[in-house]
Amino acid sequence: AEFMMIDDIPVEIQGEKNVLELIRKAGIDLPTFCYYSELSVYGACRLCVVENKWGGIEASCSTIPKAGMEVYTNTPRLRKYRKMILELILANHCRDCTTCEKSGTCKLQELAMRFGIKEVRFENTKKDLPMDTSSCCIVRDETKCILCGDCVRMCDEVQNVGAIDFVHRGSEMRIGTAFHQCMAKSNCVGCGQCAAVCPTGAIVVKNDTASIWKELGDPQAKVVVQIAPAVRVAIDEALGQKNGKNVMGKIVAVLRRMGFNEIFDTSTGADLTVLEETNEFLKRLEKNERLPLFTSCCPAWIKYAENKHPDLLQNISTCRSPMEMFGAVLKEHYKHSNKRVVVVAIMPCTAKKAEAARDEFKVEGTPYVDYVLTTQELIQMVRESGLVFDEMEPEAVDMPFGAPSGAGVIFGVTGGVTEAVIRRVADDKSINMLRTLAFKGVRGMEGVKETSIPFGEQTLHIAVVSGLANAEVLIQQIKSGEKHYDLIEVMACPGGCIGGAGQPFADREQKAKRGQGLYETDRMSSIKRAEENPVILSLYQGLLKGKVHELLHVEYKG
Ligand code: HC1
Ligand code: SF4
Repeated sequence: AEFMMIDDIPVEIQGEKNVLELIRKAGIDLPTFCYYSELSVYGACRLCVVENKWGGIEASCSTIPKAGMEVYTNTPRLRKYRKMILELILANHCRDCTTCEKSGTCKLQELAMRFGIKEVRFENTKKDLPMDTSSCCIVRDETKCILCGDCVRMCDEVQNVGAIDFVHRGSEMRIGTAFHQCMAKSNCVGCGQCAAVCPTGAIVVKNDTASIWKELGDPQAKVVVQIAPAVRVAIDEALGQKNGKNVMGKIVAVLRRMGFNEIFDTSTGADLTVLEETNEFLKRLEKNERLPLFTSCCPAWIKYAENKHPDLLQNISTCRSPMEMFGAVLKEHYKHSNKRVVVVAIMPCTAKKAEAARDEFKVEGTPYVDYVLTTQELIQMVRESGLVFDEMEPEAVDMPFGAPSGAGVIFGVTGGVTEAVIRRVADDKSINMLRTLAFKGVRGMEGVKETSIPFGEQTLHIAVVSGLANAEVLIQQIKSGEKHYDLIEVMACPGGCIGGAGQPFADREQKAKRGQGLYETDRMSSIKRAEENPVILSLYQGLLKGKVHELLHVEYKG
């Protein structure tokens, strides 16, 4: 075994990529703004500096650990150096902490507190720059930017979008879009991953909570809400436990107490998607046309395809996302209500806000889904209401849309849509088939997964990707003829919806726990397959009769 010395204590090197990871393994929470294990090392913020035995100072994130190396993490010089960096950042930063969207989860605020910064010895040179509120998904406030570049690297390296980059040099350096366009006009796909890694309030998720409070207070409004699969395994991280367990019952209880009139589960919409998408897949297989079939639930992926691969739009499923299918079903169901029906969707996702606002999902200017709230916004509303989430007695969702199948619930994790479709397509409906399917390579947090299943005389080749840069690699391999698939599931956010930017921030390990939470719910569901859900069957016999195309499918106009 190889060791290096950290503060005079030997620590074993076990393949850590850099000294910072080793220091953290040793139980020392060294601060940094710009280090994320899934992004390239930028080494810009210099907070993670350590002192070597000769008194030299180096950034631990960009130093490779070697046997015999000796570093110190907490010397008087380092403490002075870190305070100085923080003060310099604060000197040209907006300091309206109390009214900042990021207050309480801001890294700059946290470190200023941790290092006991009570005054800034430099003049405030904050520039007066306008906010960019043009996007439905994110808001940019450059006066809060510390130029760590996390957003730039996320957008480029993980999402292959490159909507934002460093512009200008020296003291004029900023983060901007190509041709200085506003976010709404840029090629941003709305995934929100930049906001998820932004350490300050420079990029935040758009907040629509005020509109919801207003609707809840309007006696003329009937406020109907649907909850996405991934929300139930993440919300508790901010309000209770971090174990990734499903707390759907508590969410329902809290929403009812807040005044929502009818409460449903988006997974019911996902059950509809499974049936529609499988039908479409089987038809295309039969005719051998427009294959591979790409899934269509993720609106950031749709936007990406529109921007970069318009030729692939014909391969994307015509199914609306579960949220939009369910939104249309809800508006149809309540169309004779004597109140104004307002459909709210609680989603792990920022791009869903833009999806809801698309013209394709409006009838005479009125959207099927009127508002999308992220998990984070719901957390804020719960706090504001004073309701103690931890003490809520779990309650069930309302009829007539009742409980979804397990297949509809696992939609929220990468591979879930695929698994749900395979359950429907496979001839073998035994419990053992379900069990083996779990080990066929569709589960897990890897960004690219592959599997194949027998189908009649054929073998179907299936790929599951999350992270748009991973999708891009696959698309290039398909276009060059190197790879062949029949079905491809694409989710823009790493890990699928559980890793959505509307959720509390999570590392890979925490995302995996959320995924387990969804699989556990599936195991506990009596109904494993969408087609066995009696709610869905009665919908096809009733409300959806003659309206399947109108309410459940879409043609994106690009
Ligand atoms: Fe998702 Fe979906 S799974 S896209 O990740 O297909 O957002 O959770 O609601 O619509 O059901 C998100 C999650 C969500 C849709 C479903
Ligand atoms: Fe890039 Fe996604 Fe942020 Fe848009 S929302 S700038 S696509 S990371």
